[in-house]
Amino acid sequence: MAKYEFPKDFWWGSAASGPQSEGRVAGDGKADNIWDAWYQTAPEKFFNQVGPEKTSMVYQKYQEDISLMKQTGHNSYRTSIQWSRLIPNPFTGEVNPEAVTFYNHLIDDLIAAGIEPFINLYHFDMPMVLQENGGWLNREVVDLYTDYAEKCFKLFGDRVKKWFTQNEPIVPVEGGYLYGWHLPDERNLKHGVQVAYHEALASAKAVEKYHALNLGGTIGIILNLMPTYPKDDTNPADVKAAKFVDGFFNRSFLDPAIKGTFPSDIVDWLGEYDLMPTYHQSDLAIIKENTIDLLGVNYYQPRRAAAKEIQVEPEGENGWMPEDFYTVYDMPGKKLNPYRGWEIYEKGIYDALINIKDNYGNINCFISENGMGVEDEARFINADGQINDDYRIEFIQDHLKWVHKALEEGSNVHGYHMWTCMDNWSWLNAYKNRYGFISVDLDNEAKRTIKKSGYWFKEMTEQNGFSD
Ligand code: BGP
Repeated sequence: MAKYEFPKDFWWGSAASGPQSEGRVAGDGKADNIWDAWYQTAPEKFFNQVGPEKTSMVYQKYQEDISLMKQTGHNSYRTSIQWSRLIPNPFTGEVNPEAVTFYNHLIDDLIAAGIEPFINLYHFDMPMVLQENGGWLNREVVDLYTDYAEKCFKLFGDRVKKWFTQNEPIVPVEGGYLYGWHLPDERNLKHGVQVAYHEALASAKAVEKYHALNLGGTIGIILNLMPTYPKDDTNPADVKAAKFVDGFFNRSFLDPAIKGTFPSDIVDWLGEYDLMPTYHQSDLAIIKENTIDLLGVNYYQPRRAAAKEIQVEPEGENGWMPEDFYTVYDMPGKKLNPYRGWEIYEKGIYDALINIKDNYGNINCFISENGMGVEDEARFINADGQINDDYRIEFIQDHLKWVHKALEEGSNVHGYHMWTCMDNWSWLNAYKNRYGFISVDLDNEAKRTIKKSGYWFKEMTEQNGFSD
């Protein structure tokens, strides 16, 4: 029997985001973000036409939820402030008092319960008034975001000691400018690159503000790292393709956040294909000088890449796409989460952590998301109304074993957060896949019931590990 013991004070908990969990309440003063607006104009895009207003009602039920977090072994919890709730009109910058009250209560009650709040500032939720002005594509948004960040630090930074500037900055690029999962639903790689650049600059400016305020906490970013494996690691062309994919999707975000620079191979590629973003020379010093203190690693699945013969002209009608430079390798026999269609490759979490240890100065980090979305989970309900999600327990254990191995090899990993606490709303997939430790009955006032995995997590965290 092997024993997997984690350090004392390891951060155990879960992650959520404001837009996916809070919901919207009449009179709460929140303005539309891109999700509210997109649902109003194209409800058919959303699974079962369920939009962002139908969330797990954390806005109303946060006190009950905090008690449920205690019952499921949390000592920490990540969520995000919704920009469109706190500052309904970013052009005036006026703060919504209802939002301040809500976030104050949430933060205070979490702390009172012994659960450390980890607060993220941007989780895919561009205020619609800003999107109408170009969103992240418009440089003006960088300063508006920095103002918003500073207001958050001043309002809540006396109590919140772990801040994050953004969640998965590649996703607004992929979603909004490559693959059609987010507004503005364009296909334009050059715009995507510009957006990624503005996000990196905005993150650095928020880090600068935070450090200048001397509030005694840490600030970081949350990246979805997808270790990339070549189809055949003895074939130099596959290895080169995998290096490109890793550079575009991972290093383009890791490098500026941690090293304060952009990866030179990707910069060269941008130059070669006329994809360089517009920037000011002085930005580069801001990015260089304002690197993060703590990295959140979201890990769900790896990428696998094979070589592709690069054409002189883009393959599709929308100009160059990343896939013009590599072939997505669909590895036969890979283990799949059949519901979400994502590969399950537990060792990837270890590879991501070891990469940070070896190539990014072993910066302090933690697993900020990992999880398994399951469709029709209600079919696993037992007579007591509890979901028997043994598959989720197995999924977590299998990943934790690799986190443990990374720790043994010297990784500075400090915690593990599951996605998510309450089953919540998932962008275009709405409630198709359930991820939580706690089920939410949407037909019954969002009634909460702890799943088997929630009880297991409590036991596991009390022992700071498990045996198998
Ligand atoms: C991450 C996001 C989360 C969450 C999760 C699950 O990338 O940070 O917001 O949604 O993925 O993905 P999905 O909801 O698309 O199944």
